[in-house]
Amino acid sequence: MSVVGVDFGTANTVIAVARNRGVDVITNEVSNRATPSLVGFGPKSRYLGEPAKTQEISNLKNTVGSLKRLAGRSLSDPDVQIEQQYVSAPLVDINGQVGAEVTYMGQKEKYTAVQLVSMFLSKVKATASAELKLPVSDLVMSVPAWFTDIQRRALMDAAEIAGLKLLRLMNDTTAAALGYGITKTDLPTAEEKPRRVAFIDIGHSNYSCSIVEFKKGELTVKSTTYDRHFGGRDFDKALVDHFAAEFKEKYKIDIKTNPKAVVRVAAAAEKLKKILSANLQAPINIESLMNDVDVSTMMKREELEALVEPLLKRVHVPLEQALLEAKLTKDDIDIVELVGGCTRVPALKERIQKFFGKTLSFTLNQDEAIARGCAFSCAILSPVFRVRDFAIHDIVNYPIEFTWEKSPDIPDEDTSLTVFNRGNQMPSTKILTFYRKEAFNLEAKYAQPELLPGKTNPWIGRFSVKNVKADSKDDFMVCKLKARLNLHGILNVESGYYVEDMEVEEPIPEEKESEKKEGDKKDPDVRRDPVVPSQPSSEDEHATKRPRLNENLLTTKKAMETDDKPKTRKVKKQVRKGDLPIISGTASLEETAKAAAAEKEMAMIMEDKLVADTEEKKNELETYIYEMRNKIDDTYADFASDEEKTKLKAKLEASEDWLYDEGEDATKAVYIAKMDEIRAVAGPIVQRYWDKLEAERAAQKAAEDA
Ligand code: ATP
Ligand code: K
Ligand code: MG
Repeated sequence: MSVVGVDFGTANTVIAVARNRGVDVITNEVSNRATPSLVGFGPKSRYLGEPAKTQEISNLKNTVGSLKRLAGRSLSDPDVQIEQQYVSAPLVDINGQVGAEVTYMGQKEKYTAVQLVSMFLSKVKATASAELKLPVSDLVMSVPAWFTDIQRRALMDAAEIAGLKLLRLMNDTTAAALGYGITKTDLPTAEEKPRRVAFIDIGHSNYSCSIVEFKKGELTVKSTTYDRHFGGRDFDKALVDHFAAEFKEKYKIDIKTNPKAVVRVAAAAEKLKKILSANLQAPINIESLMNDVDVSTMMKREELEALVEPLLKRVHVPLEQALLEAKLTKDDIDIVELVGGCTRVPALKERIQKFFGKTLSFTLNQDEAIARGCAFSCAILSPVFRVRDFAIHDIVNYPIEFTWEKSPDIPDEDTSLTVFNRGNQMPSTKILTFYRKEAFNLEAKYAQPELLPGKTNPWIGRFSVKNVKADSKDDFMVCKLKARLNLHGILNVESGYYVEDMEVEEPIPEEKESEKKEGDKKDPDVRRDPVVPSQPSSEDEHATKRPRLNENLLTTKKAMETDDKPKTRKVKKQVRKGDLPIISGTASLEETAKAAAAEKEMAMIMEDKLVADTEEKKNELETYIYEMRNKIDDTYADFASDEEKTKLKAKLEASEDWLYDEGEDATKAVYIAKMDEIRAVAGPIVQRYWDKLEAERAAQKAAEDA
């Protein structure tokens, strides 16, 4: 079984794997340690990752990027309109989800963002599998902390469609924090002051900051803040706009009317930007940019900084907010760790350093830290690996509330309750209590839609609780629902049950304090009271369980030691009586839709494979023709008659002509047949050659043995 961590970036995807000795970042088919997060569509096959990048400029309309920022969004979302500026294929609406329209195998096709992500993840799977020489299934993948329930569900669906099992969706900066903490041997003990590290990730499109406290064996995220539209691509765009104006003036060309020219300038601008991180000035030259015009100009670092000044002015905002939410000051932060490609920009480093007033730390590999953290997380979660355990306490970023219809029997009942608050621990489970006499529904939604990205619908899910009824005395059923914000940051109502107050005999605890903690304020009366409804409520799952268990253990032990009969009392306790089925409706794809998409993906993988195999057979044929042509007058010269040579040469020439003409684009079977035709002529000649070698070898052996 494989252990894989994936940093699925807007621009680049990095794959790390855990192997016997540790975690390694792996290379792709062209030996790069990062793969462009792009998918493209061609007349015969898809281009996934590297080939999509290679083909991008000649295949703009059929190339899709920004994949992760599209998944789980709708076309009308203003955020998606921003993405269209960076995606060259036209974005379209597909039943409320955003997708892209492309030409694939000569047909116009529309694919949802979820399908596009699953295509890219198929490639990630193939890359990891080729490197590990193992089938790959389990993985942990990173997402920006600001991703909502629907975005996270979209990525989960995409992974499943690609045949992958996502063990955890992990927030980018939390993954970096895990990679940092798990390798440190000098973290403070439980009694000591925690080490506080600010992790800052600025990538291609977004910027996040998490303040994390470390102690031996655990990390606790205190706050995570972000700027969802702040990254390397904003630098590139500022440069493109600047050069568009300059070229218009200087060369009288308007690149904005020519998408290819824009993409070429953007690529050159990104290169220029990187050079300016290490140099004070750099040139930019593009041949025949449009209308046969070559362009050439220079830029100074300070000019670039002036262009992005509006962005630089915002650098401190997430940092300030992170401190505020963590209730810490700059002086409380021990270390500032930077990750993400864009943190190489000197102006950003300067501003961050100035903000914290301390030297920045770059102990993590900026491009690989998140993928490595994900691989560590996968190793922890995977049964096949033994890793030093490291607890990860992440936090809730958006408050979540439940709403429901008033019970007809409880006129003054509240109809909503905020169950998870920003800053609460994640993952976590809350037990919701309802008093009902009939089946009921509840809905989960984000309580503060204004915090969400773009125009995200705050709705999370609808949950129908079945088999609820009043008992024979027309009392309320006390319904308990388990609401869990899970490892992925996704909310579900996982199960339901009902309880009854029962009189049980329990040992009297020694300490009265713990009794109070339990909040068992009910009169331990023997009478059976009707169930009196109070407002629906929520409580942490463990708070109700843990103290009671410990306390009982303690009492029993004491009783045994003193050899006394344990003192007991009669108390009323809520006892679980049965399950309540729950029917959930969420933004996740239906099983049938997922299965259909998986089948489609598999068919496309087979199609791609056929194209790759065909190409391989064609190359083999070409190589064989050259090889035979070289050898017939050399190695094989003594093994063929003149007539045979003439015949073979004619065959080779005809085959070559065919290959560069109608054979340019034939099927796999035809290439194999052509190869066989040549072999039929060349075979006897080659055989004679081998027979002679064999005879010589045998003779030599006989001589040696004699
Ligand atoms: P995101 O995290 O926003 O989804 P990502 O993970 O794909 O995106 P990274 O790989 O962290 O992003 O960073 C890519 C960005 O960093 C690109 O915009 C790239 O141009 C920029 N970058 C990389 N190296 C440098 C450099 N030396 N100087 C300036 N920018 C750089
Ligand atoms: K990345
Ligand atoms: Mg990133």
